[in-house]
Order: sequence, then C-alpha cells, then structure tokens
Amino acid sequence: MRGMRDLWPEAPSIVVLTGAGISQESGLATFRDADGIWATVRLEEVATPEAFARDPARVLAFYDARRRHLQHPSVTPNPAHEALARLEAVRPGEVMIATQNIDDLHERAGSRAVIHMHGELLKARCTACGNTTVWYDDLTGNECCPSCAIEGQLRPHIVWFGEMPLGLDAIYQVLAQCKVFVSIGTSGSVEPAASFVEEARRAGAHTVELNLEPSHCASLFAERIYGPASRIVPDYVAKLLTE
Ligand code: BV8
Repeated sequence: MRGMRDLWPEAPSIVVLTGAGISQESGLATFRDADGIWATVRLEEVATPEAFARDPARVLAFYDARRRHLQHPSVTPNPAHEALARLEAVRPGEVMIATQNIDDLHERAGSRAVIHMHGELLKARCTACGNTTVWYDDLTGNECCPSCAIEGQLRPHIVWFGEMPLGLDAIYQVLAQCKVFVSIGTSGSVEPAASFVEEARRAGAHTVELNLEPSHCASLFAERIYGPASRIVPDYVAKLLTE
C-alpha cells in the first residue's frame, strides 16, 4: 500500500465505504442477499482462519473459483465504479475509498485512493514472511513464496472473520476529519466497517447511504437514496461535483 501522504497530501474530505452491492451489477454475487454467497456456503466453513486450518483445500477451492470468475471477461466495472473514479479524478487528494470488496473493480475503473480493508483476491500472502504477491492462478497450498522461497505458506490475501482488517489506522484518521461520508452497497452487517458511519457523525460529516434497500444502519444516515448502484451513484457523484 502506498503511503498516505502520496495519495492524500491533505486529509481527504470525502470518505466512501463500498460493499458487495456496488459490484453486483458487474456480475459478482453479494453475501447476504437471497442469492448471495452465504446462502450457498456457511461462512464458518470458508472464511475463518479455523476453517483454513481444518480444511485448507476447501477454503482454497472457494477462493480459486471466485478468483477465476473475477478474471472472466464479462466481469467489468459498472457506472458506479466509474463515477467514483471520476470523482477522484476531478477532486484529486480529496477522496478516499475504503472498500470491503476483495475484487479489483475500483482500480480497473481508475480509482487510485483505495484501501482494501478485507484484502484482495488477486494477491497471495506468505504466512512465513508476510509479503504479498500478485496472484492470478489457483492456489494449491504447495507454492513457493516469491519473496522468501519458503514452500507451502501462501494463502489468499483475505481478511477472514476474526482477523484484523487492513488499513484501519489510516481509515480512522481520515474519518475523524472528513466532511462527507458515503456508504454504498453494504448491508452494515460486518464490523468494524458498519460503525464507520458513527465515526463520521462524530466528526460532523454529512452522512449518505446509497443502497438497493435500507441497511441495518440506515437510521444513522442523514441522507438515504435507494436504487441500483449503477444509477444512484453516478447521480450522487454528479450532485457532489456541482457543489
Ligand atoms: C475484526 C472475507 C477485530 C472476504 C469478509 C463488533 C466489533 C468488532 C468486531 C465484531 C463485532 N461483532 C462481531 C465482530 C466480528 C466480525 C463481524 O463483524 N461479525 C459479524 C458477522 C457480526 N468482524 C470481524 O471478524 C472483522 N475483524 O473485527 O477484527 C477488531 C475489533 C475491533 C475493531 C477493529 C477490529 C473481520 C471482518 C472481515 C470479514 N471478511 N469476507 C470474502 O470472502 O469476500 S466479510 C464479507 O462481508 C465480505 O468481505 C463483505 O465485503 C462484507 C460485508 O458485506 P457487504 O459488502 O455489506 O455485503 P452484503 O451481501 O451483506 O450486502 C450487500 C448490500 O448491497 C445489501 O444491502 C443489498 O441490498 C445491496 N445491493 C445489492 N445489489 C445492489 C445493492 N446495492 C446497490 N446496487 C445493487 N445493484
């Protein structure tokens, strides 16, 4: 991850939290909707360190399938990702995206100031040396780490339940000073991301929820707009850019 000062010489005034809903229209399943990932597999079986210790092959297969799908030509950024990239291009240094998503659709759309708080599907991490490596292929669990050359220690670069999310110091620092907090496509079920809106409120920020339907935290937002992200996010960004 680049240093905070490279991306934001001044503290960004707009913080955007994104979740699975922003990538749904790009062909990636959400988690807790009726057709979501957790309707077909229990998270305790694939998204915890205990699951990986118990049955690494099953956990690796779960992420292999999602990594392959993410690289399918049909999966591309949608107008919501593109609008956020436009916002950053027009207001460089003023925007930070904290995403819970492990896909790379924000980057493919052109966003640069992105913190992947739950990790990245197209990276592997060595549990021996801690280094991350760009990774496009399946993981067998027997690979050699390109950094330390130790064999059999690579795992998906994913923050599982019970593990510490990434970039939290930077996120809380920016939340404490932000003027606008926009939450997009997240059900507000997973902590600590679900509590970011409270941090932003404490900072006196204007808080906005953009989602298909009211989230668990909807009542905490000053402004709420519901509909598909590909429509409501470009509209909201256009409004922000005229202010
Ligand atoms: C941690 C792996 C210690 C990646 C994921 C209280 C305080 C702190 C922690 C906890 C706490 N209570 C419980 C916890 C522990 C736990 C937790 O939150 N458990 C829950 C289930 C109760 N949290 C943790 O373990 C985290 N670590 O807490 O460390 C700590 C302590 C204190 C302070 C800091 C740290 C680690 C969590 C990481 C979990 N990893 N997955 C993967 O396999 O992909 S979580 C998983 O859920 C995904 O990463 C996902 O991003 C995340 C959030 O889900 P959403 O993105 O919101 O998706 P969801 O399906 O739920 O909702 C989609 C929404 O989109 C819906 O509302 C839908 O209406 C909408 N939508 C759909 N289509 C569209 C749309 N909107 C717009 N347009 C559309 N087209």
